[in-house]
Amino acid sequence: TAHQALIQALPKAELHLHIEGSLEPELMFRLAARNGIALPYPTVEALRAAYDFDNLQSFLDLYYAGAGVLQTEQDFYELTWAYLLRCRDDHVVHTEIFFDPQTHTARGIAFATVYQGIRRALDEGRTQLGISSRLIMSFLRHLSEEDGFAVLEQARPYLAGIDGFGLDSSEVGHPPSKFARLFAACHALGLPCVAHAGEEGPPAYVWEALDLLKVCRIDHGVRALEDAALVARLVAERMPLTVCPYSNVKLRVFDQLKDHNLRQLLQAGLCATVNSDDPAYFGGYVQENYLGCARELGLSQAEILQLCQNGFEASWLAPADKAHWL
Ligand code: ES4
Ligand code: ZN
Repeated sequence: TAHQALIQALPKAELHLHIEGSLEPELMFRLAARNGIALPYPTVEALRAAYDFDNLQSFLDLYYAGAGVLQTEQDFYELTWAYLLRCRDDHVVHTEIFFDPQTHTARGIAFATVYQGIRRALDEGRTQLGISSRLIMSFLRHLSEEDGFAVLEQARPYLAGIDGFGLDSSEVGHPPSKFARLFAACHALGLPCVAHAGEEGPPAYVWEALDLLKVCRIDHGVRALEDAALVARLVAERMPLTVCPYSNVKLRVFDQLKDHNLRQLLQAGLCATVNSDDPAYFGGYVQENYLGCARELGLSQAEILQLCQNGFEASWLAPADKAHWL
């Protein structure tokens, strides 16, 4: 592929990665065996073959089931460490990852078990691999706002190690407005907020994320292009979009990578970034997302550089650290 060497050599930031979505089938089987859990698939190959999705919900059903093998702090540590090793190989020097505590507390795993395993790996990633990171606690929007308040209460002892809040899971039917009070409470803690919006949901959900949740980034946001006034606002505010190209293809937001609107987003002047979302399920880590887009969309060298730069610009790195990479 043209630009392959460039993409591999450039330092990259990733801003949209669900750590539970980096659980590779091999590790899932190893943890299932270690924890005495039976998986409904005989082999790694059979499990991978089931990763053929019609929409977001059909993926989420498998994603929540797969996360069931994660039981101990060591499990969450190994999950996160495996992702960080992959970052090192792909020249990802900074990553801002989501975790979904409700996925685990709902099945009896303590918040501390989840948090401490992830935190230990991120800290070692900094010291041993030189990878900087942020940790974003994400609320499940198919659950109630009251449920969100309950998990926020459980997070209280650990807020020094949590850098912001997010909103994910089933989008349509669960608009940002459902969580306006919860996000006000998050802002009162002095932490930044982001939300998935405009993945499957309409541009109205992106407006709500901006106006009601006061987010500083939109996760996905690809449907924003349907609304010219929304695009104008996003451009004027230089509001970043964390775009996940392979995710959008696997979940049928776009038929094929060559149909993705990433280039149009850039051409509209938006701060679009490239990310992997749930790479173990969607078939590519962030570098493959860059390589695939370069190949299928015919990205220019300037566009590739812009996307990498946007990743650092849109990050929560301190200005001096951003300047180091920009
Ligand atoms: C997700 Cl691709 C996507 N969309 C919404 N919520 C999610 N949780 C994990 N992956
Ligand atoms: Zn996501």
